Amino acid sequence: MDNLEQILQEAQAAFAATDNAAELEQVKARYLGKSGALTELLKGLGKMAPEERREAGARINQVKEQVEQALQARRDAIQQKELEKQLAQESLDVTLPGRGHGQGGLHPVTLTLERIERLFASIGFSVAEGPEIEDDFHNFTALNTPEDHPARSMHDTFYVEGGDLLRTHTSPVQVRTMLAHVAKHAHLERLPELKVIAPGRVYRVDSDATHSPMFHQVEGLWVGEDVSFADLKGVVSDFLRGFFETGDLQVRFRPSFFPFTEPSAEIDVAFMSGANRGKWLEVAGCGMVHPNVLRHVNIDPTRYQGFAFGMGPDRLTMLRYGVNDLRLFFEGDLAFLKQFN
Ligand code: 2U9
Repeated sequence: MDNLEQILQEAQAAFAATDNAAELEQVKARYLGKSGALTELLKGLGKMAPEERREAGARINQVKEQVEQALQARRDAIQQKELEKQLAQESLDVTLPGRGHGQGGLHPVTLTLERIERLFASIGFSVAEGPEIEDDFHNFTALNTPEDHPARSMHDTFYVEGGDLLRTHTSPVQVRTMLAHVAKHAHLERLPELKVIAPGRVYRVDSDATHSPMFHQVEGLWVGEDVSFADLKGVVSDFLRGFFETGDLQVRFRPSFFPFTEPSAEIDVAFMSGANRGKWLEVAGCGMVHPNVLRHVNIDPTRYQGFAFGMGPDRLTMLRYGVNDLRLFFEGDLAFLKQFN
């Protein structure tokens, strides 16, 4: 059976010469396929005498098994080699630095609002919020604004269908807060003190380098039995020194007029160093809450008084960081915004 030995050696050599799975399957067909060398030999068994056939059959099957073993060994080797090649190509360098996630940051006006809230929280003020779409009563009437006041015109205020409007200040928040405060404590002989600030977005028909149709306000209110203008001066002056982080800040109160306060004042500051050294800059308005406003929220003005103030955190942010155009805050330009974080 030299022939069988030769077939085995040839098959082993042919398998060893292949280096991919598809080629190996084609080579296999030459020996084990339908008309492969070993298959042909097995077909020839039928023509042999029974004794010869048993011996020949056994030997052919033995060689066939050896060929199959050689085939399987080559299959495994090729598969292993392909796996190694794939692993080498897909290699991952775990020592490379990560790509990281972009780090977000807070808007400069948000930083200012948080700063204001923190400073007022430290002297007992809580934060009040309310709707940005308001009605005429909470935005104007309760705040003692006359029917013919220019602020009530379409020229200055954004009205929505049905007569409601985008609030022009955060004052309606204090109106709502006082109404709720009075209702909550109606059973008490004495109304507890109320100390709140109302930060938020407000809207006016106005647009240039120092005015935006949407801007921010923070208003404050302290109502109690003996709250005075002296308290107002102390609270606001201390706040401004804390906000600008300098004891070296001049604060002055200049007489003014607002429908919702009487007397009223405008508040100016002067820095004693830096580019604006000694120059008075207007930063807020304030006054004692007008008796008519207290009456509108069912508080007796002969027994209780309060002070209120209002300021623009957008403008405070411009002053603190030296920004010269208000519109930069609302354009969403990352190159500008990234400077604050
Ligand atoms: C109630 C009663 C009184 C809030 C006040 C001002 C004066 C003021 C301006 C500052 C800069 C608006 O954003 S700004 O242009 N505000 O001058 N605001 S007194 O007075 C109130 C508020 C609520 C119930």
